Amino acid sequence: MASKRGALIVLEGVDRAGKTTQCNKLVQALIERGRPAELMRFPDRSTTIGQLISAYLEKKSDLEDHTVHLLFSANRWELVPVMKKKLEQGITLVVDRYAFSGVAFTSAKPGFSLDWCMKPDEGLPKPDLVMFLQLNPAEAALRGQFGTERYETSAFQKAVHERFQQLMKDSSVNWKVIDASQNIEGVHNDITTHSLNVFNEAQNTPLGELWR
Ligand code: 2DT
Repeated sequence: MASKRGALIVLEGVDRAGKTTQCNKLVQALIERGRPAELMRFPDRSTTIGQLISAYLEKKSDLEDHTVHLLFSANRWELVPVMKKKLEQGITLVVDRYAFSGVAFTSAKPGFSLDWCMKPDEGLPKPDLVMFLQLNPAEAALRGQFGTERYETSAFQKAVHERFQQLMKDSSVNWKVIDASQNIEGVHNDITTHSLNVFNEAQNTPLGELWR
């Protein structure tokens, strides 16, 4: 019998919603339950493409808006062979941001349609579950100041949030909204429950293609 594939689980959300903390905690919780799991994050700043993106985010370089959108997408595509291999080996991937951030951030810029932004990511491995950590701007503000990277302003984050709401209307994606205003353990419990719930289905269905 072929061995069971891992699940592809993505966490998305606005700034300061606690994505990175929660991704780490989820990987730990899955491993403790005997399910091999690894963390990935996008952008992956370690590759050659990732370094171009990182310099752009740190405002050390400027890139034309379409160009940087395509680089973010290329950064996902270059990791697809690795992702597929790990999933086939039965490893569950917990991914900190994915194509949804790609579309939400670029389409928050003037002149970019959701459709145009989605095209380059069409056909990527489709997540079995996408959890959106929901936090309203007032609560996010209580968690401290924005950082200094590109996109870290309240006006831009508000536009990004609106784009995420539009993306979540797409029922072809298994979205779950998580109330990120709870304490860390409360959020973690919700995330773990949803994740454990997708395992059966993920193991019995082939990996899908995003937005196809
Ligand atoms: P962090 O490394 O702090 O998560 O910030 N972004 C991300 C895009 O504009 N497009 C994408 O495809 C992705 C994955 C979100 C990364 C910043 O880059 C933005 C915040």
